[in-house]
Amino acid sequence: MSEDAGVPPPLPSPSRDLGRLRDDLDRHGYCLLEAVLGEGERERVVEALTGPGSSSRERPQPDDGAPLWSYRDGDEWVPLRIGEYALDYLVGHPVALGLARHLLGERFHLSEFAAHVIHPGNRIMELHTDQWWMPQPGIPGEPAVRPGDITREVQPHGRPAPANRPISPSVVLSFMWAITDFTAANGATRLVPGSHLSGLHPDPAGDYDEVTAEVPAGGAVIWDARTWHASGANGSGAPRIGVQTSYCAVQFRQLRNFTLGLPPEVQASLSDDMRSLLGFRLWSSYGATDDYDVEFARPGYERAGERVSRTD
Ligand SMILES: O=C(O)CCC(=O)C(=O)O
Repeated sequence: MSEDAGVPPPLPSPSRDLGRLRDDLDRHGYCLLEAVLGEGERERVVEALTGPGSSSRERPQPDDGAPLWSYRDGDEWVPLRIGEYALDYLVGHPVALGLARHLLGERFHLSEFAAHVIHPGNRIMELHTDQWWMPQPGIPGEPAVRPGDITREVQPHGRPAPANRPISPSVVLSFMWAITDFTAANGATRLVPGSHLSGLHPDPAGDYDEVTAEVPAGGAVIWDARTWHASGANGSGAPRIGVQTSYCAVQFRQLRNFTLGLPPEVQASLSDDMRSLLGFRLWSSYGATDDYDVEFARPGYERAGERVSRTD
């Protein structure tokens, strides 16, 4: 039966068909990727999290020889580094870039690259959107919050039904790689289907129809940043490990400041496509250091003493 006959379209299930993933994202606000990463690729993430230099490892460790994380609770975000442990393929994966291009257009930036580890016994996360800072469209004369005054608390709450007035577009694609299986028992991502079309944010005290995004290790949960979502509770005996690679439209601020954070020797080793993704490439003069006419920005101190003017 067709959608026209009043039957709602089925909710997303894991697929690797890009057309299906795009349709699910548009219609439901999320899609599920079936397993495309191999075991070796997933193991490299665990090495990056537990190996030397990992910010997770540098936190206090058990001194009784117990395995890393065995005594932790709650959840932790662990930043991953470009150019280390051969993990860059996660941010440049063709499915991730194809979906980011679909939602955001030809130019976009990597916004975040971090693992989200949900330890057994964590507390459930509150539903939220990943573009809570987005100014709301308004009608002239209506009260409005100035962009620099926006906090999570001042954004409008309501039901997740489609809006009947203009809403903001999505400007972020959130992509969560499943490094372990994501199951209802171990804290898989929860989402409210269709909430991306509401133009609203979830009320912390609200009760909504959620789905749990179960995907096998090596797959991914992908959502439009307007979709209401959160991680679940881990009642299993092992950590749930996800890696978030999120992408933002080129005119928005990235969550991670890659241009400042990347050591010069790592920058020099990257392809132009990767440097563009990380935010080094100018976009209509935006992102310049001191020369508006170059394609890629370079440190201002390399041009000390020279002045180059913008012409438009
Ligand atoms: O780890 C998850 O399942 C969801 C994480 C989340 O809520 C977020 O990235 O905003």
